[in-house]
Amino acid sequence: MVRQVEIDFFRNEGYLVVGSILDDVRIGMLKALIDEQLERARSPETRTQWDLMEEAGGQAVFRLSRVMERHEAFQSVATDPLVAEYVRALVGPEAGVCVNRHNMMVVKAPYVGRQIDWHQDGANWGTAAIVSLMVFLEDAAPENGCLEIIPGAHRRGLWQAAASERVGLGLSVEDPEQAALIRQAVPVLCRAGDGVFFHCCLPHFSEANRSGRSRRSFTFAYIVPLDVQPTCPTGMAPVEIVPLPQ
Ligand SMILES: O=C(O)CCC(=O)C(=O)O
Repeated sequence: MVRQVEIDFFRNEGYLVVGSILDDVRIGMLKALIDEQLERARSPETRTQWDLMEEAGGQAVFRLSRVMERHEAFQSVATDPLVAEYVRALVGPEAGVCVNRHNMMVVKAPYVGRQIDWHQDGANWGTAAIVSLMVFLEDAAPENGCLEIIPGAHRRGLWQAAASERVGLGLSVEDPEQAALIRQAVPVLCRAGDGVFFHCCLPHFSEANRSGRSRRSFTFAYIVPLDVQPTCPTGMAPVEIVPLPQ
């Protein structure tokens, strides 16, 4: 049962850590399946448009997209009963999974996993109605590029976004107001199996992985169908929603 104090925290701060969504057995099974996917992505013969490699070249995978379609075990994380309970409480009782927003695994390979610049997902998607969930397969801390956020900053809505090399549209460190906000950032420390819900107006960032440990995490997105905007930014497909199981 989601507690009112958690709902209030999410509304005020724009994020919420939920402990132990995955247990060790499930994490082990998911890691084995992810390793198969990474193996496929590393080979140019089997790589698809949904496998993105690190800029540095070599064999390191940055991101696997469309993960729900790759294996039912990945889909079952997005639609897990505990996750669904939190999604209904935080996003709305009718909320479903947006299968063409996020629906990915960020790999952050040891020493080469890249930085993800400051941004608000809503600026890229042209909406303020989506809530995302990251679920970690490894402990996440600043040295392996954990999520960093600015608590409460989602309440200011969407900012004028600047072009960013690593996300499309991002926050501008040149803008004094945005730079002052970024100085209030905090790292969100998570254990393997934990999840973090965050609002799409919440500015977030993650450092490059400077450690010898990878930081793999699923990211899924949720929205109430009635909140879908009638138009999308140019080049972006309309939101596709899969209902959550009752
Ligand atoms: O995986 C990360 O470190 C951040 C991902 C991110 O920026 C996002 O999900 O929008």
